[in-house]
Amino acid sequence: MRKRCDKISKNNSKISKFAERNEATVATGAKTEKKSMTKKKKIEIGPGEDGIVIRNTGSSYIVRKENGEEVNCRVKGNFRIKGIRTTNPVAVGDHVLVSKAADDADYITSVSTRRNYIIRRASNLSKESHILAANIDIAALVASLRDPETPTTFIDRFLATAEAYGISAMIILNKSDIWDEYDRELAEGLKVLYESIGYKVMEVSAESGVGMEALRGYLSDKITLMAGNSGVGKSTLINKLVPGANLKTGKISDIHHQGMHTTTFSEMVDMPEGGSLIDVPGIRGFGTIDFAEEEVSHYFPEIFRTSKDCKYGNCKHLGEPGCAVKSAVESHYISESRYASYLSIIEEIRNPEKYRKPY
Ligand SMILES: Nc1nc2c(ncn2[C@@H]2O[C@H](COP(=O)(O)OP(=O)(O)OP(=O)(O)O)[C@@H](O)[C@H]2O)c(=O)[nH]1
Ligand SMILES: [Mg+2]
Ligand SMILES: [Zn+2]
Repeated sequence: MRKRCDKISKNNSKISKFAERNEATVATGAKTEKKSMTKKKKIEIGPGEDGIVIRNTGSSYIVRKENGEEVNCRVKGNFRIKGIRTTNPVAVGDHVLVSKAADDADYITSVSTRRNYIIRRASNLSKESHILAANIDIAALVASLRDPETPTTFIDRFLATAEAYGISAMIILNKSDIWDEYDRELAEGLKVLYESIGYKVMEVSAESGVGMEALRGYLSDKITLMAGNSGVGKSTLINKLVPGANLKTGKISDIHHQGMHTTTFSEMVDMPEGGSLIDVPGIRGFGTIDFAEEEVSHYFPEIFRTSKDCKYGNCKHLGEPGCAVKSAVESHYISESRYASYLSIIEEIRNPEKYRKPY
């Protein structure tokens, strides 16, 4: 486990957290529409209809209107989140207002205030961020022990990011059909560890079907983001849970045992029993570039709980005298791998350049 952590901590990483998440505001359609209408050529816009963004195609968005009709829309207006530059002003899961213009094209003219959202850095060197999804109930990390491996630091960074955005997170350990005895033990260890912290962990195989009914039951009626590194089986899982979803799936490279980044755009599909699943492109690495050093422990629930017993109120748990966290790691109440992930985030904050390697 420790070896795995060391390995991933050297990985580059790129996720950004929106520090003022509670102040997230999206410009109202009415306001922005008015602003843009005064500029340049005036486009007549018809009355708006409510809808939900179900696919991001890169240059446009597919919106499902309340009557079930799906329309391809462009964005009209400025819906940027205050204080943050995003590559996509609108995200899958957004509730929007769609209007037809005089040229018969459909436009998103308003985005409702998001209940929540989760953002990552658009690319490693970029200052821009990408909204992965909005208005979700669960941020699920699909992980795999092999072909490809999901390092524990990747898992911990994802969980910490979900904590930062106030979104409940879970882990789906997929590909149990290819586990050997060692993998099985490792999976059991991960389950015990993460459940003791408070995260739901489910072991499944999209291939053999083991655990899939329990997963289906757990996710029904919820809106779930399925994230994870490329090749862990996000799209395959969704295809099994939603017959007819027909999401593209890819092979694992024989040489590197990694996925091929098959999914390129985000997409939401509905489960027959209620609830929706959001498929997103494989994430290469999770950085936490915008975390402030002193808030990192807030996103590791067990470290945060223990930190109340540290001698100094501003303890960063890096070896200060009377540090309850360090003692808990030494006496195995806090896992070494979790603590290693915590340290790797602190180290990244201190030496961002070291981690900002291009893809
Ligand atoms: N053995 C086994 N293979 C699986 C399982 N689930 C998915 N796979 C395989 O893993 C490969 C990658 O699956 P995808 O569903 O494309 O993975 P993804 O996570 O969507 O990958 P990206 O879209 O690249 O991020 C495919 O060859 C799948 O058949 C599983 O439970 N067991
Ligand atoms: Mg995929
Ligand atoms: Zn401490």
